[in-house]
Amino acid sequence: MFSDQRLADLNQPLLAEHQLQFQHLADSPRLRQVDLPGVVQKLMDFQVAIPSWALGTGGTRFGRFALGGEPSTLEQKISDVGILQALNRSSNSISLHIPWDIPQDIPGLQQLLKEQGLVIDSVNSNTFQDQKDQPHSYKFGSLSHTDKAVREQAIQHNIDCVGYGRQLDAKTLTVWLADGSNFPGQQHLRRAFLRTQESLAAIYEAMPSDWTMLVEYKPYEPNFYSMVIPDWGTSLALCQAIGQNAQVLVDLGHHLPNTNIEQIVARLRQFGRLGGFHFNGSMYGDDDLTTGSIKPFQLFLIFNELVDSAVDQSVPAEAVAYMIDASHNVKDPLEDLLQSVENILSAYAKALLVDRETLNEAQEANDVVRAEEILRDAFLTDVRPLVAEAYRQSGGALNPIAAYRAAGVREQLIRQRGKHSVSTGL
Ligand code: PSV
Ligand code: MN
Ligand code: MN
Repeated sequence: MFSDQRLADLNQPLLAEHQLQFQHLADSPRLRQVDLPGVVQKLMDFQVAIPSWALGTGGTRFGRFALGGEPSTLEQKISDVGILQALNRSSNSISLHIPWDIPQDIPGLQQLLKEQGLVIDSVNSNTFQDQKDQPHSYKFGSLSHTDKAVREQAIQHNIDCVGYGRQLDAKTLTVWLADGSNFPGQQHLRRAFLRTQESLAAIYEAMPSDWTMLVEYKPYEPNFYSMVIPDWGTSLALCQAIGQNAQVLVDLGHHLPNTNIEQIVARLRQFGRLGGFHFNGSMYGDDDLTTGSIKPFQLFLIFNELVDSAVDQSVPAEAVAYMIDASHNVKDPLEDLLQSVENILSAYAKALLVDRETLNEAQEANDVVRAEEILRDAFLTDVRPLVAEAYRQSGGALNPIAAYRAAGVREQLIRQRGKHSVSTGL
């Protein structure tokens, strides 16, 4: 859909203005000390995985407004992520959710992934819904269930997910549990935790040694009195009990309002247990809005911790998996994902501009205002020319959303797949 020539044609009318803006930034006396080509290279290297379940319009429990042209097969989902990747060159992987995305034609999928320049990022298990023909129900939990037979079924499902992932060279299993209780007294809190730990350990044992298990936490929903893994402390305790390749996953929407997420990130980095992110935007709870749409300063502060810990020799150097976990009703999901990736790259770019040496000095001297101003200087810099330059140098579109619209992508997808095609997911 987007050949190199097509992208060059789409970029051409924007190029002069872009170059002016980039030069303006490069000439800024404040940024003279910054290695801007190095920043652009870091942005080019940064990749955010796209969840297969965010490619269709998400519903709420009140309804769903289909957009048309939504992908209904794994092949179509891969092809949609290929469109994003062609435009921004920053979305080179896709996360699968089983059983929504059970791979069938493995050689065909491998070929398609290769053609689109994509890899499979992680495999996500689903024990929050009952599947057709499944012998036991997850109504009262899965890995934490009181009944061993239910736990075994959920353990086996996770092991099966690893099997599907191995066929397509994935190396990460993400476990999010809906387990918990809705009323005081319903569940024995300590026993539920111990059963979960035992179940996760059994899955971990069955995983190849080069795989990582990401353990996601969430304070509420679908259970509203208690969740078995409500917070990062519980996730961390489970990971520490299970093994070094078990890591905590931070979904930005899985915190109570006003939680200091950047501090959680700093702690997990320090302990060598930050495994990955689910990026999204949030006003109230697990809103799954566009990343950076509501709290861009918080997103910047999170990246500030990531950049700071990456240059600190005392922090364990471990890989962090970046993924978007968003979906909603009113936007074209592909445009939404382009916006999310751009906001993530912008937050990262701003964090890379922080004058870290002066910040450290100000912190050591307890110069509160100076320290805060250094962060504000970086945050308030318009880094869009840097992000656009990263897109351009890596062969993408200077303005991915404009290119997407100019090419009439959604219209083409509707023509190919129909007005009422429905994607699997929530
Ligand atoms: C749960 O709210 C969650 O964030 C988990 O990551 C799930 O896998 C995903 O959403 C499903 O939509
Ligand atoms: Mn999530
Ligand atoms: Mn969520």
